[in-house]
Amino acid sequence: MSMYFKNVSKIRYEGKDSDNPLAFKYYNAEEVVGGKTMKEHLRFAVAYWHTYQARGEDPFGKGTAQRPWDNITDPMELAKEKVRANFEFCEKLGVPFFCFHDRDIAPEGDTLKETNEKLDEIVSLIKELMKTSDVKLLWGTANAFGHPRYVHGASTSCNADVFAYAAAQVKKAMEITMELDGQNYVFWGGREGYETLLNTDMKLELDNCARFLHMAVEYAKEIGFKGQFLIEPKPKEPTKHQYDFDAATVIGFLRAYGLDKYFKMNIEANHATLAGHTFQHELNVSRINGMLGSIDANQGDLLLGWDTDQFPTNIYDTTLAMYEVLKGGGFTSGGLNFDAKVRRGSFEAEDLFYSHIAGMDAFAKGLKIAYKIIEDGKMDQFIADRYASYTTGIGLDIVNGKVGFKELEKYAMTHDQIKNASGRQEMLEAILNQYVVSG
Ligand code: XUL
Ligand code: CO
Repeated sequence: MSMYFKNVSKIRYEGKDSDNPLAFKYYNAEEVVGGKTMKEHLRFAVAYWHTYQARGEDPFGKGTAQRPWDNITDPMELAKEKVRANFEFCEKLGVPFFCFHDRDIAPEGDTLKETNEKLDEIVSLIKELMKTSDVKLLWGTANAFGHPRYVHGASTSCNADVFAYAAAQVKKAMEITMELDGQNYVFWGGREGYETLLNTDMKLELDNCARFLHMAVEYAKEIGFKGQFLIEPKPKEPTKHQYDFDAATVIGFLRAYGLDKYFKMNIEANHATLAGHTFQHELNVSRINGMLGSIDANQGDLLLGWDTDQFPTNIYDTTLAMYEVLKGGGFTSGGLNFDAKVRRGSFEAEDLFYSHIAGMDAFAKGLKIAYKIIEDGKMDQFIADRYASYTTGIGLDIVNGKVGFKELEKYAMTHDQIKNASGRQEMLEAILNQYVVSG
């Protein structure tokens, strides 16, 4: 295989005292944590769009990225080089999965037919390289937001021709995901939302979005696609209001339209914070509803109001995220996809390694700390004790549906001198600190 990242050899685990920036300090793929290896727990994935497509452009300036494929001008040749680079990159990092949008892996042609042919050509190359590699596809998706045809949305566009085009695109993206043995298929409603209600029939748009998802479910059944369908909530950006606002909104939407048994959530940290939630909140909402499917691992910047997609390095966040994942029984088809991009100033190809190593180490450490918290049981015990009043007496009657307002009024008449216990938030935060620091 040709070499794209010549200055970097296979990244190895060297432990916490290593000062080699091209080595893992905490991620030790084969180390067992609670009966599973770290590799099995964390199921890392490289995001094709940020790693091979993004060039560090921003509204004020051009891209700054320096990449080994920069001198290739033919779009199909470039696409093929990136496929080869992806396998080398994932193998060197020891990342078992990657994720893509259809338009990340192959350029669009002049017609839909031509676009699909280009896609097929690239998919054959990916399939070929998969034969001699352990690297797999975690999920595929369709980019139904970038092209100008999607200016008013895809399945929620006011233009039925666009709905049809999006359906054709998602159909093809599902087919190639299946062909590459993708373990999930993601729906992120890129432009499914609105800029102003002055021109929007929200009811029709939501109904159409549900119709579209039902068609996808039907088609998956028809072709025998067994991967998990995932919805990725995001409250805003690119539209002012995105319909997939947050996990609770999406779950309510899926239930209202009879779609809930076909979908799980793909929770992205920076989308959670844009929605005014913590990452843990979104994971918790998904978990308690039995819908925690996968994670887009990144972090935002609390001082900025947009989706900065930074690599996740905050150990508190990774700890609490892995706490939710472990509490939910661990990943099945999902994993931790680095939907994260290097900063514009980190323009060298080597930065792609440093950033992924940083994220992988942060999640490996978070996994170990979360496992310890759960194993010790102190936090769980505190919560259990806090709600102990529902395990006996009147609380148990409430839980078991044995009492209504009349019985409760009778009870309250003789129990009206209420005593509450402290929530001990600061004490718990200090205990969390102890876990994080002693790791
Ligand atoms: C955009 C985003 C997407 C989805 C896939 O904010 O997160 O890249 O993950 O379409
Ligand atoms: Co994402």
